[in-house]
Amino acid sequence: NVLFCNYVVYLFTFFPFKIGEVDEDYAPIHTYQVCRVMEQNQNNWLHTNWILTEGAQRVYIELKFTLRDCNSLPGGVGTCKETFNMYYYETDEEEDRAMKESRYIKVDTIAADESFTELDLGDRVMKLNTEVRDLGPLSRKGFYLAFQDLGACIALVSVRVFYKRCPFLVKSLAEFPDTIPGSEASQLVEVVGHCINNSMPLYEPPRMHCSADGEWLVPIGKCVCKPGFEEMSGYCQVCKVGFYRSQLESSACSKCPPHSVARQTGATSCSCEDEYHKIDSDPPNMACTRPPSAPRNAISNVNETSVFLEWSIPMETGGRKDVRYNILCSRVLPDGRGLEECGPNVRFLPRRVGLSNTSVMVADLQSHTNYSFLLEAVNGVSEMAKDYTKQYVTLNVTTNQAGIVVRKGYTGKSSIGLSWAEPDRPNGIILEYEIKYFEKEQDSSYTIIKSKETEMVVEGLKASSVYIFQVRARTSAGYGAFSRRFEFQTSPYCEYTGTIQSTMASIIAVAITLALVLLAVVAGFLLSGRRCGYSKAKQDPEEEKMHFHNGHIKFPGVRTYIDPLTYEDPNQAVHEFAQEIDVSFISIERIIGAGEFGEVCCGPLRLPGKREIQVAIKTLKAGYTEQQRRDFLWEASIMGQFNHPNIIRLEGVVTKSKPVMIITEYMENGSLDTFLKKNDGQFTVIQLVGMLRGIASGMRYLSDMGYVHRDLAARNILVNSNLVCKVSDFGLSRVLEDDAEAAYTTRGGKIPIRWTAPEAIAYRKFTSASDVWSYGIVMWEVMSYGERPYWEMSNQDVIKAVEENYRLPGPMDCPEALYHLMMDCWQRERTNRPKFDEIVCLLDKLIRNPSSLKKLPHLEDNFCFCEILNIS
Ligand code: ACK
Repeated sequence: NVLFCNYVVYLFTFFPFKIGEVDEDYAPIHTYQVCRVMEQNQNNWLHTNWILTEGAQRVYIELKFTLRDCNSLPGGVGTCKETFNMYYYETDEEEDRAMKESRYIKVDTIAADESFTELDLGDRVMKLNTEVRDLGPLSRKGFYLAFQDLGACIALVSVRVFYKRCPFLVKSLAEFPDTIPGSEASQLVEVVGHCINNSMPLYEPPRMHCSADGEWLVPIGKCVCKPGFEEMSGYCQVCKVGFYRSQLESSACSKCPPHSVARQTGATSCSCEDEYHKIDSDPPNMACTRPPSAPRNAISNVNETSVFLEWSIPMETGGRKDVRYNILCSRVLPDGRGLEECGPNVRFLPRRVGLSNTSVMVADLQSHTNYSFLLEAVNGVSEMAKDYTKQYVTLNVTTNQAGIVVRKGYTGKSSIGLSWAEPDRPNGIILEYEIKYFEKEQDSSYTIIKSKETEMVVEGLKASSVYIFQVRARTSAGYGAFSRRFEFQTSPYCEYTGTIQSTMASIIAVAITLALVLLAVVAGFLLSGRRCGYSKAKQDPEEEKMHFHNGHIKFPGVRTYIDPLTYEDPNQAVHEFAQEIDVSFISIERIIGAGEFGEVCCGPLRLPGKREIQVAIKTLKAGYTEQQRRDFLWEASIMGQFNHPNIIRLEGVVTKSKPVMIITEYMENGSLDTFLKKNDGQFTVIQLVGMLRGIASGMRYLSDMGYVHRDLAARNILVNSNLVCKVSDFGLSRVLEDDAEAAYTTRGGKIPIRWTAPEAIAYRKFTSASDVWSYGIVMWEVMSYGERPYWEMSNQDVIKAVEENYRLPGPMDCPEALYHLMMDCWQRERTNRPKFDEIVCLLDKLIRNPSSLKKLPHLEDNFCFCEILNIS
C-alpha cells in the first residue's frame, strides 16, 4: 500500500568532494560527504530541489547515511559532532536556489545508531544508518528539505521522500478511489464507494476508511445487484428467461415458482399463468394459486335448537394453506314461500365467516323449523378470481323442540341460584318444574326438588364442588324430557394456615367482618326500599319468594347491580343512585387529564357540615347531544350503586348546571399502568401483591353484585397516595367505545383484545369468569411494572396465539405462586378459572406467608411463549 515516490533528490555540490564507496554488501555507492571536524564553527548546508507533495499532507523522509565516531579521530575531538539537523521549508512555487536558512523549520536532530572508526575506514566498509522522519500537516504544493552540518564527519547516501495512500479498491461490488490519508496519524478518512454497474446500495451507501498507513479499514454497508440481476465473479449478471430475482437480500436468480412465468431476461418477478393468482402478501417464491373447490362430506347433527355442522377439507385447496369457510344460513319459509336469511339472533360458534376449523355450532335457532345452510370454502385468492364460479355444499336441517337452558345466578359456598326460561311451545300449561341435581361424577345418588317458578336457590351443597343440574317441566300431559346437563360450581371455603399472630389477626378480622356484615344487613334492611331487596334464602323451593326492583328479579339475600337500561328514563337512574351536588360546593383547581367526554380536573369539595375532601371532576364538554349526556352520566348510575374500599367512590353528580360533572374521590397516583411504569422496580413483592389483593377484592365485590366489568386492565385501576388500588371506568358498551385499546372484532363489537377472555372475543360471552381472565392479565401487568401484554404483537396474532394455547410467560422475578395463579385465570374452560373470592383468599394466604413468594418459577415454565416468539 505504500507508494514510494522515490524522490532520490538532487543535492547541491557545495560539499568539498564526492567519493565512491561501497556499502555493506560491497556494492559501489555515491555519497555526499562533509568532514570538517578539525575546523571551528562549522555551519554547512545542503538542500534539495523543490519536491511536489501531489496533495499529500504527510510525507516521510528516509535517510541513509554513515557517520564517523568522534573518539576515533585523532586530536579533533573538541569540535567534532556526531549529529546533523534536518530542516524543511514549504512553498507553493519553486524558488531561487539561494538558501535562506531563516525560512527553514527544523524537523529533527539526526544521530547515528552506528558510527564507524578508522579501522572500518581501512576496510572501506561503511556502516549504513537508516532513519525515517515524517513531516506534516503540509498545506502547500511543495517543499524543500535541507541538512545542516555543525562539524560532523558524515556521508549522506540517499534521501527518499514518499507519502502513503490507500489504493483503488473494489469490494462488495463497490469501487473506492485512490485516496490520500489525512494529516494526523490517528485520522481515518471516510470514503463513500460507488456501486458498480447494475448494483445498488443495500440499505445505505457503502463506506470505507483510509488510515494514515494507507490501509482500507472499517467497511460499512455494501452494494448488491439490482433486482433482476445476480452477482457472479464480482459482477452483476442479468437473470435468464424463466428466472427472477426480486429481493435485494437474496443473492441468486431463482427459477419461477409453479404456475408462473418470466418471459424476458432481467425479471424481478414472475407473472401468474391464466386462472392462477397471487396476493400481495404471498412471498415471491410461492406458487400461483387458485380458489378452492367446495367443502366435502358435510354432515349436520341437530340438538334441540342447535345444529352442529361438520365437513372435510375441499378436494382442491388451490395450492394455498389459508383455506377458510363461510356459512350462509337461511330459514325455509313455510308453504314454499322461499328462503329468508337467518337474523342476528342466530349464534355461530366460533363465528360464521372465516372459519379455520371444519366445524361450526349454530345455536339459538327457532324450534321445529327448517333451515338451509350453504357451506363455502374460500382462500386468499377467491376475491381475485372473478371468473371463478363459487362452489357450495348445501345442508338442510330441521330443528327440534327447544330444551330448557339453565343459568347460574348468585353462588355461595353451599348454594347456587338457578334460573331458566319457560320452554317455547310447551305441551299445555306448565304446572311445575322438576330440578334434578347431583355432585359431578356421583350420579348414582341425586336429589330432585320442585319449583313453580323459573328460578330457585339450591342449598345444602358442598363448597368448592361441581354439581350437575337438569330441569324438566310438567304439564297436565305429564313430564317433558330433562334438559341437557348444566355444570356449576359452588364457592370455596377460605382456609388459612398461619402463625398464632395471624390466627389472632384472622379472629379479629372475622369479628370485624361479622360486625360489618351485621351493620350492612341492618343498613340494607333500612335501605331496601330505596335500592335492592335483602332477604334470607329459604330451604324449601315451594316457599321460594322472588324480589323485584324496577322489574329486576333478585335472588334472596343477594344485593345485585341494577342495569340502568332497565329504567325508561335514564335521568331517573342517575338520581336514584347518585347524589346531586350544587356546583358552588366544588372548586376546580387544575386539569389532570382528558376523558372521552371532556377534561378530568381536580379540586376540593366542601359539602355543608362535612370535612373538605379532594375530588376528581369529570366534565362533559359543551355542545353535547342528549345521547352523549346520557352516556356520560351512565357511569355515575353504575358507580353510585357500589360501596367498597377498592371501587372508586362516587361523591355525586352536577346535572342542574353546566358543565355537567361526575364527582369521584381523588386518587393521587393516577392510573395504575402509568404509575407502575414511572416506578419500575421500586416496590417489594408484598407491596405488589397488596395492590393485586385490593383489585381482586374490588372485583369480588363487583362479581357478587352481578356486575361484569368487561374492561378490567391496569389503565382502568386508580391508585391513591397509600397505594390502595381501586377499580374504575364503569359503563357497558360505552366503556369499550372510549378505550383506545378496544378493537373491532369480526362480530362488530369493540373489545380490548389483549385483556379479554377467548369466549368473550369469540361470542361476546362476558361473565365474571371473563373478568377473571382480565384480572390475570392485570396481575401480569403489575408484576412486570406496566409492560404491555403480548408486547407489540398484533391483536390478530394475540387471538391466534391464545387460541393455540400459548400464554404470557411469567414476568421477570415473578414468584411461582403468582404466575401459577395467572395461568389459572387463563384457563381456556372458563368454569376452571378461579373465582374472585378464591383469588382474594389465595393472595391473603401469600401475604400472611411471605416465604411462599420467594420461590421463582423454573425457566421451562416460560417456554410456552418463547416458542411462538421464536426466542430460544
Ligand atoms: O393516568 P392518569 O393520571 O389517571 O390520567 C387519567 C386521566 O384522569 C384521564 O382519565 C386521571 N383520573 C381519572 N379519574 C381520576 C381520579 N379519580 N383521581 C385521580 N386521577 C384520575 C387518570
